[in-house]
Amino acid sequence: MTIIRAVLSIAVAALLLSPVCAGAHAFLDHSDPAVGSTVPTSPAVIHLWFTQQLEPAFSSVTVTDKSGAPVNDGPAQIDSGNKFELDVKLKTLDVGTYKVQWHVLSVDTHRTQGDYSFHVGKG
Ligand SMILES: [Cu+2]
Repeated sequence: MTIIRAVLSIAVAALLLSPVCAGAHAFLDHSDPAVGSTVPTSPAVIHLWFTQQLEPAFSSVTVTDKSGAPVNDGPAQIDSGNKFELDVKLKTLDVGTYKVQWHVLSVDTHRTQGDYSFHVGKG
């Protein structure tokens, strides 16, 4: 009886400790312009590639200038051929530093978010 209880409690503990999802959540893998990079001129689009496929309806990107004003031109779209990729169009950007904030829902139903900056203009 004692042994069975011990085995059961270990099994319960293992269940409680195990992550709900089997795979990793969706995190930013890389982007174009790259995280922290400087590009010479205003990019037309920012591409973000994630580590998991995304749910389009619950995945968004906001790009803001240093005053916090949004500079993305419409909502981010999942790439039609690649559910790992979000693309967001931009207005024409002046020289300056811009912040990219992403909120995504991966197909395993886990939400993640993050942000990074990039710079427009001669380094
Ligand atoms: Cu997950």
